[in-house]
Amino acid sequence: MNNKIGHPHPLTSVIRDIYTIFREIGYDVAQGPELETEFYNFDALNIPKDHPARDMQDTFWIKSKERKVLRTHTSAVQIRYMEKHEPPFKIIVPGKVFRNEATDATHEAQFHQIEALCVGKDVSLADLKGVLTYFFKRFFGDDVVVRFRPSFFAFTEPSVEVDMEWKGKWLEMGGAGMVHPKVFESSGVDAIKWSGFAFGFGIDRLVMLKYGIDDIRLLYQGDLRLVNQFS
Ligand code: YSA
Repeated sequence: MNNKIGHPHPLTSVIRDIYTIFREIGYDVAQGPELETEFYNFDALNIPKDHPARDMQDTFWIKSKERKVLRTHTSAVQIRYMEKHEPPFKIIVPGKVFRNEATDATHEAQFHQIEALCVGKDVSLADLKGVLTYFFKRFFGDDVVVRFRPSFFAFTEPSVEVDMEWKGKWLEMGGAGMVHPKVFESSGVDAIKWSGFAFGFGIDRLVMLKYGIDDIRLLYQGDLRLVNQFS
């Protein structure tokens, strides 16, 4: 018998590595639907009706009675989780997301994100910075330098963009911030009693940097010449 045993796709391996790192510091894994309602993808996240992210260019709208979308980010799962669970909690949410945009070497119409949500007593921006820096150092090695730039997301206040220094250049890895009181309100969490941080990253970008893959589209073509290099 000479049966060949299969092996995980590099995206799967990276998602498993992420699970391991976050599980060790007490995070659970949560999931949500890829076909999402406008409420969870936008409204409950304090993204106003006239926000450019809702444009036809960015969002795949689905014809249905209830206005539905292919989720544009894993942040939608924050609300679903908070509706059903009492704080304190710490979760990560990996999954596919979809955007109606032109593809190139760093952008796909379907890609993967990982969301994190940590809600508890006196959770602060310092905790967010500590957890993110810890993650990047565990994932890429101790020499990695992470920086935080002020930014804007409707669902966090304050908000930051997270960059990592890679081969002398700063690369944008994802967005993050302190959960906005309106987001807590939409999900029935008492914003006076609890505070929290959240962040969201493109997993594909982590895979590309870790394995030196220079075109995101290679991850989705099912080409065994690529996949078999990771056995
Ligand atoms: C921000 C604050 C939070 O509290 C929680 C999450 C976030 C992130 C927010 N939901 C979001 O989606 N921000 S983002 O549009 O800047 O995307 C995050 C990351 O996804 C990007 O930094 C990039 O790594 C990746 N990304 C975005 N569009 C992509 C893509 N990767 C591949 N192809 C695309 N088309």
